[in-house]
Amino acid sequence: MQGPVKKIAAVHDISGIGRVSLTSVIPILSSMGVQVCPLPTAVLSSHTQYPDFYKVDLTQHLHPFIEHWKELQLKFDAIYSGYLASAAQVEIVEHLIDTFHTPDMLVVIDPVMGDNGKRYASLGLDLVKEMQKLITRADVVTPNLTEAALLLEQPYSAHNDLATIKKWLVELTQKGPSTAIITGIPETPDNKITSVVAYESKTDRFWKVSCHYLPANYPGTGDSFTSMLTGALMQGDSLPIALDRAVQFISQGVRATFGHTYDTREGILLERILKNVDNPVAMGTYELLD
Ligand code: PXL
Repeated sequence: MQGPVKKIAAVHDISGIGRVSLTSVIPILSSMGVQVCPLPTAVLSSHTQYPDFYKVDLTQHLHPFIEHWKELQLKFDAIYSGYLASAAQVEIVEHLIDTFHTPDMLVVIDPVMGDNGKRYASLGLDLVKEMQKLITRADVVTPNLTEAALLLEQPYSAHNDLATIKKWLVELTQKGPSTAIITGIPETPDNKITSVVAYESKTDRFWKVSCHYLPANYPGTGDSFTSMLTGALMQGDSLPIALDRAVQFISQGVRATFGHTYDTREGILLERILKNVDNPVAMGTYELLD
């Protein structure tokens, strides 16, 4: 029997400073009424965009964590993975999925690998190869434009046309997930708008949600986006409403932060907007694409 609140196994790192991964995933999903059970991939002094970060890789400890969960006969409504500290962790996430899988479980894979056309310096090409395998096990994948290019082994361009994005989304779903979402797509020609485009293979529909772009880069917005989207789907929202809520939330976060003179490496001021996390969509802006 499932418990009174839904449970999610969250496979991400925990970084002491910078509002990425579990420090975003836990507050967002908890505020949405979902119990987060962390399977920490690594503990870091900060995220990897700060110099000289200190990292403890937990690869060798993850199987015993999973074994204990198995003994406890835990049941999860969802599994959600993000930043993996080594290529070897992919096989461990696959094992986690195999161990706890049920027919109505939601598997969300955020293939965290890079941004702005570049792979994160801390991650090797071997992780890209393994991540290409891991996404075949997902129901929902949420790469940004850089990660989508890495997964499909396509050249990165900040200015792909919509036809290319749609082609990439279909190709991602052909690898296994029924829903693929590409985030952080700048709209040409003036870059004043940024969009998220999604494809649901079951209904053969494409959705787009856009918002105004502010010229700042905050690490962790992808983690907050996918956490919000996952929470909304677990609450029973449709895909376009979940996308709308996630885009609005991130947009609020960027706006709450942008006016301050601030070290952007610390991420968006999540604490200032966390109360909005459970709000229904105020004014939906999603579009169904042709
Ligand atoms: O949000 C992505 C992310 C997650 N975890 C760690 C990171 C980053 C991005 O830099 O360094 C450790």
